[in-house]
Amino acid sequence: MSTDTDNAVEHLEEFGYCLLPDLMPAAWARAFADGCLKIHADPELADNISGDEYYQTLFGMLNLDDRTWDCAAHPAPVAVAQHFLGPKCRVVEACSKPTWPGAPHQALHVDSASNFLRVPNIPWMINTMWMLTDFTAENGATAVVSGSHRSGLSQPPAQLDVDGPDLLPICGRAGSLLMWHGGAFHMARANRSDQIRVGLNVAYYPRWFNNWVENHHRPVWPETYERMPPQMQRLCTGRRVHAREEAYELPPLPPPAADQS
Ligand SMILES: O=C(O)CCC(=O)C(=O)O
Repeated sequence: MSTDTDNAVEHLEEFGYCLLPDLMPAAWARAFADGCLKIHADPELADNISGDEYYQTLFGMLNLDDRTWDCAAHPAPVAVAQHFLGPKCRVVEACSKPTWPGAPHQALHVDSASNFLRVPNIPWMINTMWMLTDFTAENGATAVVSGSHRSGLSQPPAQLDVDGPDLLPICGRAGSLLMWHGGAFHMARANRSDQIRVGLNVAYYPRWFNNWVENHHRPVWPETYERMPPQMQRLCTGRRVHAREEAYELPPLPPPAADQS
């Protein structure tokens, strides 16, 4: 690992997040952001999107734009993710996340923890946000509560003031990368600017994690996998199929009918 990556690991360990500035050229990132916005506008892909006119998540980016692989298989985040999740961790999903002017704060949350009875004290997910446009405090930069990954809570306390000093906006030039522990409280800030902010979210999980819990995730298609370079294929160890039902466990059965006797 490089010194930069070592520092990133140390920072993430202690504070629950880290910033890796300028990993990709800004012009490359901005061109990718334009590509993402075109995909969001494609009516044929409307089913891949959750959200509204202010904030959207477009699932399945690994199948939709090969530039996603350059981010997901970039050696720096892979080294950081492997440090926390083990050498066999995998990329499960990549989503494009624009936020438009006028967007309110996203709800403060943690990631993929809703099914835990007790939150484990080892990381179950390392999440990332590639800044495809510049991220500023005004245009909706992701904000993180430093140290909250140690809280052991599966959701942030309701009384936490999202406009107060606990929420740190993580800003950077296009091409920079924010990484965080899935248990860190975080959110996309309100977009109070006149610019669209675009992020690419790539999620790394250990293989023991049951990704069925994320009910919008899209599997990698077999034909996508065939085209991937080996370093990206090594990170995509899930089932290569088209339908979610073929990739993940089926949802739980409904509760048994009430005993009529
Ligand atoms: O869009 C953002 O800045 C935050 C994304 C986020 O909260 C997530 O991916 O869990």
